[in-house]
Amino acid sequence: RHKFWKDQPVVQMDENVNEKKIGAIDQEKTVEEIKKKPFSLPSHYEWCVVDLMDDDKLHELYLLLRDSYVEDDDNMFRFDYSESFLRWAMTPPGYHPEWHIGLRLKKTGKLLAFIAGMPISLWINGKVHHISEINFLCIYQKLRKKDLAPLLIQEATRRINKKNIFQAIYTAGRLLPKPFASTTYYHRSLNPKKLVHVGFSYTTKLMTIPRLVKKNALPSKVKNTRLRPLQESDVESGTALINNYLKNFKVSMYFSEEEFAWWFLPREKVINTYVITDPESGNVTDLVSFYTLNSSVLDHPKYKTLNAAYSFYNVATTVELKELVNDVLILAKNENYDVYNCLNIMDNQDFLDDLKFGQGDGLLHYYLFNYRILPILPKELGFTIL
Ligand code: EN5
Repeated sequence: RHKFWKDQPVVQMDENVNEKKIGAIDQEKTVEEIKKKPFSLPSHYEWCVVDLMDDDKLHELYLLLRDSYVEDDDNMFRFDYSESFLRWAMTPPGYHPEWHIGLRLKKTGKLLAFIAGMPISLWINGKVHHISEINFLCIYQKLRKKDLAPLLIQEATRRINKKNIFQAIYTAGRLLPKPFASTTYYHRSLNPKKLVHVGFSYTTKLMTIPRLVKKNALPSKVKNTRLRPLQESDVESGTALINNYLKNFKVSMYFSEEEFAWWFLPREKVINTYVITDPESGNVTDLVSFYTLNSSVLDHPKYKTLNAAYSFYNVATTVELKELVNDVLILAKNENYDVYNCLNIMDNQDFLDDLKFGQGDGLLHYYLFNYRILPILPKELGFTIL
């Protein structure tokens, strides 16, 4: 077990971090010390850069992930990230094209595996670190158990190191050495009937479909009539609002204005952000956002897709957080989402029970590469990975 990870600069399973050990795990390196050549591959494979600005290449990646990316524990659902979503998620300000790493079969050119790095800024215990995020590590279903993941991880590490970055943050549903936080998924049914039909939710003797429908009913109109989509002119005050909120978490995202605009300005079927502004100053005082990530329903005669919204970041200063999220549930329901998903991070625990979220069967573990910190609680975490 973990043959690969035992030689990597990560906290090991039997290790308990103490105050004195906080910081980088590996000895510091300079860019000159980093290997110039890509990791060697079995001769029938080759490395490539997947150009996400090329619609055909983006489509190839879309298909790889649609057919081979993350499933739930019972293999009933698989993430179905859309093309526009993937482009948005992997090309934020300052992105490096060569961090979108593909592995192809030489003979046919078929894309068989992928890993992505993106530059991000993270508050860790009060200080901003410019590091990398790792996401979308995927190996074609038929090529599993051939130990390709370690090659992709090491090649990504090398290319990121070449840019003088030696730390990364990543998440996984699986337990690996060793999470600094472990969070739980919660789900709010918007279309309970369909959720039961596809096996996402279930009925009991007492909770029949009609009762589920009644329990999860929502008003057709929002309560805060001043809630409106985020726009360009909100970027300055919105950035200030969110950084002021996030800086108090032990580990959290830091946004420049350019990054805030990238991650929050609404994009249809990708990211939705709603705000309330102060009538006098026009400054953003409250913000609620979710992204769209559908799942394929595997082997179902009637339904092919589950329409899911995922909570991104919320900040409430003039209204109750609970009210803000309830309003966004209404908006999501009216836009035909079947379920609203969220993790028990940030202040989310404060509204989960009252707004009728139920605990899911999935966990999301958070990891740092080449950095030791003391373990933190979900509510001390202010970072959402797509
Ligand atoms: C890359 N950054 O397991 C890594 N989802 O709970 C990403 N469960 O949808 C890693 N099994 O509980 C992602 N329904 C890891 C997550 C992978 C996907 C995953 C879980 C999260 C999920 C659903 C469906 C379960 C189907 C059987 C679930 C119960 C919902 C119910 C609604 C009503 C109130 C009670 C709960």
